[in-house]
Amino acid sequence: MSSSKRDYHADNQLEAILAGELGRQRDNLEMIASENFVSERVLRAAASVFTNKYAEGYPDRRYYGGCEFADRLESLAVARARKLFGAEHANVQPHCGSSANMAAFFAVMKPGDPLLGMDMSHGGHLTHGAPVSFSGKVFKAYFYGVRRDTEIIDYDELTRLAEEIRPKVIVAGASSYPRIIDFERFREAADRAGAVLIVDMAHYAGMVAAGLYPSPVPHAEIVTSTTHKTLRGPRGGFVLCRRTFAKAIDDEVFPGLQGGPLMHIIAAKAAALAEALEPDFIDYQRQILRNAARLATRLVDAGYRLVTGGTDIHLVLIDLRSKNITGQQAEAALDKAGITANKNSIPFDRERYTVTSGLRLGTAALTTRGLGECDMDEVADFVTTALQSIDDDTRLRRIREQVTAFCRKFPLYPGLDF
Ligand code: DSN
Repeated sequence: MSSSKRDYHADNQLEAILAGELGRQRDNLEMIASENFVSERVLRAAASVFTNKYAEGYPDRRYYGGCEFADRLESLAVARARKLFGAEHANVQPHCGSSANMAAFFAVMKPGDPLLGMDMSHGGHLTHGAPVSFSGKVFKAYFYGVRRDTEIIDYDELTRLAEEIRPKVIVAGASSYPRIIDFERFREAADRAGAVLIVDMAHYAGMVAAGLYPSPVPHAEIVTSTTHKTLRGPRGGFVLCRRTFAKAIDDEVFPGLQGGPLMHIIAAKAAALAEALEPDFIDYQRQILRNAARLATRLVDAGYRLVTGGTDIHLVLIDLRSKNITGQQAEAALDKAGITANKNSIPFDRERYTVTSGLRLGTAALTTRGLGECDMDEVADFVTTALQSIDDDTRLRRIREQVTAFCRKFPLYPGLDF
């Protein structure tokens, strides 16, 4: 142990990278809508000795000895997930959202079965049937999307497609759709098609937990999610389902798709779920929404068109076409200005996925840092000034200095070295 400790301290290369990332997170405005900052308690759990433990199987049914604490840990995380979302069953082992979706799909479909998901270019997720993903390769994927005039999901078309295709699964959920999804309409479409409804609530999980976004749990047989977006946990996934699907889901997660669960991440999930059960988590989620609404207003006032005209949730999607810049250029300029965000396709985009005409901005991470609505005005000004300066590196550098000074008013992990 002492020699490995000495080696660790001598690992200057690694230390520099870890310290660099902490510095980046501290000194930049984190606006990727799918990211957040976990609490120090969650961070500690993720870095705990559970990283050493193999625990293939489920509590009281493991393939390894020494699992008494692993069993207690996983049972605790499961109980918290069930309580938070009012679910009959929870599986907290998926390593990520993709694994959670894979488990859900394989639990109810065979290769070649028809799947109806949201078009990725309209806001849907890669794993909801995109041809480059397992979901589009293994299953026969069909897509619904948004209306051209309103950019709201075309529920009539969804129902028509469901009746025509009769998919085995309809999947609801999106990664860049700024409005509330009507899960009742999805249930209706699924019932007409005799399909299983799977809702991927990854982006909304925190707001669902706080009662500020309609819960998909009463409507869907299976609900999948990540833990690290608005829910503010470690990077990971989980599945909720009705009791009748519990065995199929558990069998697909392990041994179907995964081996040993990441017990340190399950510890961090348990910590985050406990935080989400606290009353102040509702205040946090409310503030995310207020901040997003304020950001939207400020951007619109500055002359930017937002997809659907605004937002009901934690993110906005800017249509950059009238500004004659691409999402790729916008992302690069913001990076130079110390603002971290991502290019994103907008509905009916003519640009490639690697270029895009949109920019997605989220408020979950900035809200964790303590920013309120007035601060969002300043953030919006940083963003719009940077977008007006994409070819002016000197100006972008100056914005970056201002952003760094601004960020230091909102300390992040003050006691941490890296
Ligand atoms: N990649 C995530 C996002 O950014 O929305 C979804 O998995």
